[in-house]
Amino acid sequence: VFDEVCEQTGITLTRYMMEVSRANPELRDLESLISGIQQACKTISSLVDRATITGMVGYANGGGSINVQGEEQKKLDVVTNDVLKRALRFTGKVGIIASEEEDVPVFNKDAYKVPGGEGKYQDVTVDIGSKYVTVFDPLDGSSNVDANIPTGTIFGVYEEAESMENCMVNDDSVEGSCLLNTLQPGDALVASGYCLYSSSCMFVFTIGAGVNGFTYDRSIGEFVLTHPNIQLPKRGKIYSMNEANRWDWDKPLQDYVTAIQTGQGQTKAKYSSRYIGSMVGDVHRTLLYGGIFGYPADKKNKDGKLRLLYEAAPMSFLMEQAGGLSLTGKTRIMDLVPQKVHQRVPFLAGSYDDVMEMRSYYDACDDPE
Ligand code: P6P
Repeated sequence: VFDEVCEQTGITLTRYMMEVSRANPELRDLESLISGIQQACKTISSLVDRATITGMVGYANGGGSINVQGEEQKKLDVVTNDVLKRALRFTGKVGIIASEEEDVPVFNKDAYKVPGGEGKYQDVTVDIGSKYVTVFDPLDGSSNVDANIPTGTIFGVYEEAESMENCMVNDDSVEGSCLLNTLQPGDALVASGYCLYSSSCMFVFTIGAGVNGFTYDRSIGEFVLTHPNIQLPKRGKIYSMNEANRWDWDKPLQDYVTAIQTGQGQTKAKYSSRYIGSMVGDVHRTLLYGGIFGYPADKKNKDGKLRLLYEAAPMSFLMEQAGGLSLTGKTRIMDLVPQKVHQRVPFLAGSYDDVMEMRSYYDACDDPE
């Protein structure tokens, strides 16, 4: 009987990461980091679920606070950012945190001592080597919460690229060589994923050995493995973009979308359009059903809207690990080295053959991307 009861809970995310670190002792720090992130996502899921009951909708400070993006911060943006920073800080394994809601990368002072360093955290210990850099968008699409549309937390994990010893540490911000710790290409990611707050709460992530999906079972308070080894279909029949921007897209992209709308594409199928305006939900549906999702460049936004470091690169890692592809139009997103923490990038990703077909329209023309 005991075994039957055990098997009902299935493989939880906690058990999965314990088994990973038992087989790969060098990933023990990553295990505690993922544990911190999953704990934060459980808290955020509850905050999102109850937002309209607790009044946690609407703008922070009655509409007064503007984030580095120039966007009005929602109350949930601020609270979820704090929940994640606190969870990561307590792991003691994260040195630097970059967030959509933080102007500059935040130096996790609980994790480092900079002997004779600048700034007011001179008494913080630097424990080189077992530290991670975590980048995240704490609640992407937060404005959708008021209308009960799915939202999500997106995260990416890098190992430190630069020693923290020559860091200039002033207040919470990170300057000088430490900034290099955050400005790493997607290819340097050691883990990435998202937590989708929707009809169910799902934690989908990769540590570089495929993509696994865990559904939150509130009856036991655990994420349970429900989607092992997610593989993107090589072809889908869905395209997912904001067509209001269509006339400002690059001409090759306009031609590609017209082709798949009219059954003139490689498969001669007429594709359906699905777009919820919330990246995590649109990416999740694309991962499971196939097709192509994008926020492409347009005449008004030559770099599109999505952020390279903590939206496009983590999602691209998932797409490639699931057998898909993720491009700016022609360029592989995982190759791009960020120049700025909040830089935007055009993003077109999904089923391998669909994205390659899209790319063929760029290759066929000499228009710049
Ligand atoms: P638009 C949400 O604000 C977001 O950052 C992504 O989640 C989403 O994919 C995109 O913007 C939607 O943007 O311009 O189509 O409303």
